[in-house]
Amino acid sequence: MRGIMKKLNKMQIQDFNECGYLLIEDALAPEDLKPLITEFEAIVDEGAAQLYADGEIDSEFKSEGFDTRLAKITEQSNAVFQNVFSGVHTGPALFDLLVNPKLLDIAETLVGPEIMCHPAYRVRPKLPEHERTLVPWHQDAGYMEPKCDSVLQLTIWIPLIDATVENGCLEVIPHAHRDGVFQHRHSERFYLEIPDDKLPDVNPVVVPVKFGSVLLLTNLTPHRSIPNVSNQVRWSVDSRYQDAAQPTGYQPEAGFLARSKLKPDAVVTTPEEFKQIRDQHQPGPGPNRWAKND
Ligand SMILES: O=C(O)CCC(=O)C(=O)O
Repeated sequence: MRGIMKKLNKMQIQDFNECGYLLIEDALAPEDLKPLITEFEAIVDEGAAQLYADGEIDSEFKSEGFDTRLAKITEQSNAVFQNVFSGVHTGPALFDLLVNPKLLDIAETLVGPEIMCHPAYRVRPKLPEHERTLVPWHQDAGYMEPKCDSVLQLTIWIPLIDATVENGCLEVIPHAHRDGVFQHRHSERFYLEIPDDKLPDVNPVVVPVKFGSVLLLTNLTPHRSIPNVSNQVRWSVDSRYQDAAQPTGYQPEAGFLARSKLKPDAVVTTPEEFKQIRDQHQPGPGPNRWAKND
């Protein structure tokens, strides 16, 4: 039985609706996040041991902490990074975080009681000076099918260490989520991007987020992550939630029902079921809304 729902208050909802983003301080306790850190630490540890045994790296970097070890390893081999980056990881602690009642309560305030966990959740070990994890200006809607532009797909961005200006926190453009989807193009660096001359003429806001706090974004909020000029790995997870009755508009990966009063039997409640859904999904076509030469 879950406890009393911790709703966002009126001011927070108003702020979110007006600005297109909202920082919620201390939304999570260390015990909500530590199991996932332990899960990633184990993957990094096993990966380092394997790479060292295979002669791919010259040290296991055992004395490095969670916030630096993967960076040291990835200077010599990409393999461990690839095992956790983006949507490939399907471990039990990640599932537990995605369906953490504190996050679902926040989501419920904004998307209603029938909650779909959107297929595009992401794990981002953002490495120092690393092109692959430097995300340019975009709106998440740019990646989805146009039929979802009017659906609130709520991002909850969750750092696993303090996200700072130095280690590459996010930067957002306030108020611009009411102006529809801006033109995106395929950047040279893996991602879609809004070209500079198509960005709204509004001063961006850099948003450091402390461990335990979370940042909410709409799918229409332009945002990017700024360069990581530290020696830290800025680990984070971005999860997305929406009304389960609406289309997710993203076929390459599978989402799942996270909370429902109408269809309680269809709610995914175990990490095993979550993993099975992710593993068995037959990917559909990827997003093709922006032609390659846009
Ligand atoms: O975490 C990052 O560096 C980028 C996150 C992002 O762009 C997103 O959540 O859509």
